[in-house]
Formats: sequence, C-alpha cells, structure tokens
Amino acid sequence: LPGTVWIASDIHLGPDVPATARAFHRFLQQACVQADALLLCGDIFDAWIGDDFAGKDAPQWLRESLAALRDVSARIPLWLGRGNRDFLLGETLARQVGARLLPDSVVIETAAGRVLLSHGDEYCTQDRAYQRFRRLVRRRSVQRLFLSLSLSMRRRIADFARRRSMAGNQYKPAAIMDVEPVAVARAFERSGVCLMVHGHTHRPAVHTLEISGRECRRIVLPDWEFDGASPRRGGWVVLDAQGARLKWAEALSGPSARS
Ligand code: LP5
Ligand code: MN
Repeated sequence: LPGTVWIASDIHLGPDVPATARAFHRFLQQACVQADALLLCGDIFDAWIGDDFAGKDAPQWLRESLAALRDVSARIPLWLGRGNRDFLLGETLARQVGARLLPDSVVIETAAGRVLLSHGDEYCTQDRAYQRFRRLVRRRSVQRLFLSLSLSMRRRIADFARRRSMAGNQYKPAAIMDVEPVAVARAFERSGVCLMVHGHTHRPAVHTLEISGRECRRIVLPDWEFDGASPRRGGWVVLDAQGARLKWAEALSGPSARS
C-alpha cells in the first residue's frame, strides 16, 4: 500500500450513537482527501447480524453509514476487517460498499514499513470465556444456523449476547481483558515485523517493547464514543514515509450539543 494509509477500528456504529456516526462520517470525508487508503480493522458495527441486514429494509442510520463508506471507496481503496462484534461481515456487504475484506490478521507493506494488522481479540488469550465464545461463533455450522434465523430473532440473540458481554466485563480483572504479552511477543516473532496495529481493548497507546533484540512498537487504536458522557474519544493511526502515529478525533466532534 503506497502513500498514506489510515487505520481505525471499534467505531461500534448502531442505532443509538448519532454523534459518533457524525464524527466517523467526518473522519471518512477527511480520509478521502488526506489518505491513499483506508483500513477499518473490526467492530465498525456494534453488532453485525448478517449481510442481509443491509438489504432493502436497512434502517436509516445504517444506510447513511453505508453511503459514507461507498463515498470513500469511490475515491480510495477501502478495506474492512472483522471484529468480535461484526465477525459476520461478509463479501456481500464488502461488495455493496465497494470495499475488500481483510483477513483476521495480515502483514501489510506500507511507506512506514511492514505492519501486522488485526482486530486484536486473538491476543486476549487469558480471557478463556471469550476465546471459547470466539471459537464457537466462528464455526461455519454455527454461523449457518444463526443466519438461517429471521433477522428479528438474530437481533434478539445479538442483543442478549451484547448484554451478557457488558455485564460480564464489569467483573473481569483489567489484565484479563487486555492482550497477553506472550501472545503479542509470539505474533511479533512469527511475522518478523517491528510494528503492530490493533484495536479491541479500547486502551489506545503506543507501546515500545523489545523482541529478541529488536525494538518493536504496538499501537493500540482507540474506540469511538461521542454520544455518552464526556470525554469524547476516537482516533486513528496514520502510516506514511514519516512513520506511524496515533491521531485523536476530538477535532471532528464539532460544537458540543451539551454545553
Ligand atoms: O464486545 P465487548 O467489548 O463487550 O467484549 C468483548 C467480548 N465479548 C464479545 C461478545 C460480543 O460483544 C457480542 C457480539 C454479538 C454479535 C452478534 C452475533 C451473535 C451470535 C452469532 C452466532 C454465530 O465478543 C468479551 C471480552 C471482551 O471483549 C474483552 O476482550 O471479555 O467476551 C465475553 O464477554 C465472553 C462471554 O463469555 C460471551 C458471552 C456471550 C454469550 C451469549 C450467548 C449467545 C450466543 C449464541 C450462539 C449461537
Ligand atoms: Mn472489539
């Protein structure tokens, strides 16, 4: 991927986050002008219940976001990765917005060097309950069964899973919800890269670490939240000939509706 690459994740678009959607759409417009490619690596949607959700009866908020994504792909290459909440994103949706799907984890060649990109949940290996859930819902038979249900039934199951997840997360120790250092080190070693970018943990940071004598960096993308209580947050990673850096999206929020 030549030129300037922008990467974001964990926007969690859904019916109840209009301010987040607005900030994200502004970000997309900016990407068209300032970036040469845009990569969204997972949890773009708060829950994806199948590509037919974007069919002719799609809700208004979704139509708007799909149109905004199409505007991007009309101008620069757009890549979509799957997260733990939208792992059901498929080729149909990608085609519909003019994007291509990213594999779960992938090494990309950029002006800032080779970069290992993923959603990040695969490194949360201490979270046994989550890894069990992940294995279950990634089985083709389970997905086929789920997709055979009506949209309203799928919506109910997804809402249930989201509620269960949020309730459970309140009691999980912070260390369990973060990546496991051993899993990260293994990924650096296997891929041979010095830079990794992922989201999922909602703990934006630039970590420096040493892997077998090499200095490596792990950049964690922030999640996006412009609707709930402040502080608003959101941001993305820029990769270009100057290197890699994290950018904050406060500037995209516009005048506050609250104050
Ligand atoms: O997402 P977040 O930040 O809240 O927490 C994640 C982990 N949780 C999840 C669950 C998702 O949020 C729910 C996504 C819904 C997708 C729609 C389709 C649903 C069915 C599809 C069947 C093919 O990913 C959480 C981690 C946390 O990140 C930090 O890493 O801890 O993990 C859990 O909460 C694990 C729980 O044990 C999972 C509980 C869900 C149980 C629901 C059962 C219903 C599934 C039906 C399957 C047929
Ligand atoms: Mn996630």
